[in-house]
Amino acid sequence: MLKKPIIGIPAGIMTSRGTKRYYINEADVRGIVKAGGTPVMIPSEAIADIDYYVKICDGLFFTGGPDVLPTFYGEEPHTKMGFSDIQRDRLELRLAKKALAVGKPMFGICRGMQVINTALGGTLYQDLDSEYDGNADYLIKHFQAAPSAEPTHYVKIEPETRLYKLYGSRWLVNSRHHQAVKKIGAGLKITATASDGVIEGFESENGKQIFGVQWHPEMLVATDEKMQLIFNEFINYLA
Ligand SMILES: [Mn+2]
Repeated sequence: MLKKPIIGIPAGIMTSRGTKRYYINEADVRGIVKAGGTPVMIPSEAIADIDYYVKICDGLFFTGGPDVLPTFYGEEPHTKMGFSDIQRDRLELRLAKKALAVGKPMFGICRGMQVINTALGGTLYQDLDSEYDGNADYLIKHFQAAPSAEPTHYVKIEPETRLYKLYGSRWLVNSRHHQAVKKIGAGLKITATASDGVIEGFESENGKQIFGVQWHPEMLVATDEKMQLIFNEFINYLA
């Protein structure tokens, strides 16, 4: 049987009808499966087994979700910070650090990209509207009111990056974030930015271990089939 890459996906926690449940969004799983990967859920209850999970997984996929607790990057919570989940933060930060140490590839979407950045010593804007100082005179709307499957803003893509190979110098993406990477983590380079300068993508400086985007290809793929290429890129690198 053909070996298919095993992709560890840390689960979120939600309370539904009075019961706490682990969850991973269907669209995230679909992107991995369509690309030829085998998704495996990693629950925060199993945090003691992190080393084992990293060992059995060929790659890790950090998905979208709540805000990273700012104490993990050395800040107190801003009043506009949103919901956070300390169990998921601890799980994902430890997974990312372990994966980094042993050279396992990582892919992050939205919060996932922010978690990887935090694990590498970077920081986040806790709320773009109140904190962004890049080109603040023309900050664009990054939490779109439009449906998630529709694109609303452009990203400029840097040459000689994995993203450039897929999309060229400019692409139209969706945007469902009020936070973003502020100080970029060690060993990472910016691959995409919005017109206001907000960081929309990064990868390892050598283009290998880490690959992240701030937008949601798993949702946008419903109207832009080329968004599947991001998942394919991650899985093909492992295969
Ligand atoms: Mn955006």
